[in-house]
Amino acid sequence: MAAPVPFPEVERLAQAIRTGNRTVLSRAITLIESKRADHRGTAAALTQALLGATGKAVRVGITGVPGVGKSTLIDALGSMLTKAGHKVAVLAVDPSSRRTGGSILADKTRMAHLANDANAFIRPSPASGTLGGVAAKTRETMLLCEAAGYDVVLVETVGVGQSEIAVADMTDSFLVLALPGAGDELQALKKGVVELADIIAVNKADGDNLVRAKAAAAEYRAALHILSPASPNWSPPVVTCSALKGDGIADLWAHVLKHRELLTPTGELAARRGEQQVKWMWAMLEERLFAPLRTERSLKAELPRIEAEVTAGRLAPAAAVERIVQMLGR
Ligand SMILES: Nc1nc2c(ncn2[C@@H]2O[C@H](COP(=O)(O)OP(=O)(O)OP(=O)(O)O)[C@@H](O)[C@H]2O)c(=O)[nH]1
Ligand SMILES: [Mg+2]
Repeated sequence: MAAPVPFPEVERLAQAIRTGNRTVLSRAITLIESKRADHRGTAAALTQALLGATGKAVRVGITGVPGVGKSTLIDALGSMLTKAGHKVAVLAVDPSSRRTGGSILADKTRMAHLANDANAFIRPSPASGTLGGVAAKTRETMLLCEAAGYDVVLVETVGVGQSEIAVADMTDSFLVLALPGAGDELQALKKGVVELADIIAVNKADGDNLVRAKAAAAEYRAALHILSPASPNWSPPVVTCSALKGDGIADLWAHVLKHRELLTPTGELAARRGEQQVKWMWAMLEERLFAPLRTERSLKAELPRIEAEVTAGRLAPAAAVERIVQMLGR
């Protein structure tokens, strides 16, 4: 799909994206996701050409354990926002093997309203890759969406491993979804994730779960009290909501806006984005420098042998590093 694009074409592509052309936007994202070395330069030139048109969106990360209701919430929230005149892009960071073609389909059915909404754009994460690679592509995709006029970007990630950090590092507000069921849930939700949270929402606060959801919210509030907040100007609120029924969604969004409203005049939002920008650069560089270890056949074949020697104690780790670096330099 993404044929190599001659550089003079980059400006034309960029222009089509700026006018909000969805077909070109999709093609450009495919170009960005391409692993081909000859696509990389074009992709970089394209993001550079569009840079001036980026940065205007409200960027929100959404995490939580599988099944907590992230996609359902995004569908409800996104629909509310498009009705209010916003253009909403939905992206995902999930490098795990769990996300196959099937679950992309599942995502679309979980987001049945948004999937058919002309003012929404849903892009699942690349089907494979390292976390660093997937996250880098998602970031670039976010920039393209912003350039195409999407003024809200929602990034879903599953509450497993390091992917929350990657998403917190690309968004302005980080929303942690939790389940009703006090106590145990708090244990299940790693402390580190709570520390990243700008807002916590206990979802599925409906039917029989309503009382338990309120109790869970109270527990989270108590737990947050113990942690020192990341910003002196913002204590993460804990709310309850029902993504399924649409309860509490407007309130949740009001907290996202309040978060921005408070952190914009203090310069914290701009500082957060600036730091993120630099982190992206290093993450992409790291990804690029490590790529040969994953892709070049001779190197890939050599690594298990080196590892085995290190395991057996015949090769010192430092000597192994020297050997690998030499191989990379060849
Ligand atoms: N009762 C109730 N069920 C909900 C609510 N939100 C989501 N669900 C249900 O929970 C299940 C999982 O919802 P998803 O939105 O797919 O959850 P997710 O967090 O995106 O899941 P993964 O993408 O697999 O990590 C579905 O059956 C939803 O219908 C809610 O507010 N109340
Ligand atoms: Mg989901």
